[in-house]
Amino acid sequence: MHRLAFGKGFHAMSDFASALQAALGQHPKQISPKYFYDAKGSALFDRICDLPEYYPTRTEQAILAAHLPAMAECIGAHAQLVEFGAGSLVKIRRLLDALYAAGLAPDAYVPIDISTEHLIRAAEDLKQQYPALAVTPLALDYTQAFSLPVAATSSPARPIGFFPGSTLGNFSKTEAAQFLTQTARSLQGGGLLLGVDLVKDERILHAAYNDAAGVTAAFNMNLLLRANAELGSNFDVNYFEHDAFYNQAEQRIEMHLRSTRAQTVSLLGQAYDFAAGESLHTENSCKYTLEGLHDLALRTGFEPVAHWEDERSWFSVQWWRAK
Ligand code: AVJ
Repeated sequence: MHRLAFGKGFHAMSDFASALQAALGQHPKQISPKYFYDAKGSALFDRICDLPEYYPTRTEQAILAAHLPAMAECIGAHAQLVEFGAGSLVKIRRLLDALYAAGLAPDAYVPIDISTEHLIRAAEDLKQQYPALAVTPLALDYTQAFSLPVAATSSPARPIGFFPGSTLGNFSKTEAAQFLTQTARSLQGGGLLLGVDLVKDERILHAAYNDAAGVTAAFNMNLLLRANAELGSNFDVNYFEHDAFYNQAEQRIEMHLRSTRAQTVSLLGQAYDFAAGESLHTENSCKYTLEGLHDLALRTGFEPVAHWEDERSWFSVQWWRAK
């Protein structure tokens, strides 16, 4: 169990240091996308969400806007909402408003995010706006095992997971099943509202991760700048390029930082070689089919009850009951 205290610095930084050391010493080189989200990375991600090519955020918002009353009915009264990777706490406001409008006031809201300062600031704003709601932010890595605070697990409230934004896609398909199995156990008696990006025409997917303004490239490259600033490494961003492509066999977008020449990077007293064309794999963004999601629910201890899509079936919001 990791019940991390609030406060940045040593833990987050040494975690990043050891993850990057391990990533660079590995073949192929690969690091978790969770290290994108320092303050700059979080701000860049917010900009990605507004890009014309990046359809997931606005498509999910449209689905939520069209079907929130139905989703509120699924969730019911006395929810103890737990949001995984809560970010800027924008989406939860719509859900909260829908629950209050339907007379289904939730009891508590537990936003979980790894980006501590961003989370604390956003939670303070939310408390002001919803004074009747018990808001308990948890600054932790939800990809690791953790326990919910006591207030969020006591009866008769219903534990409801909220996992929008296709963040599930950052897990490999195997990790996603493991995470969901564990989540189903902690949500027993309640359920999970899950937003997932769907398999679609490769050109649309490619454009969403290769925007003309270069914001996604900057988001990817920020990982190296963060390492230089926090860990004193000497990545030369002039000799790395953003590479994002659809891996059809795995049904996922892969993001890489590709070295454009043979070079050696130093990090905490160690030298790491990159061959020309070698990459650091920074993110997987897995896409799902509706059939795949149905099977995934059943395999991980959920009962898939309802799902909603946009007209083009680019994105899906799923309601799964935890058995
Ligand atoms: C936040 C993981 C859903 O995979 O689309 C956006 C992150 N990476 N552009 C995604 C991301 C590049 C995003 N998720």
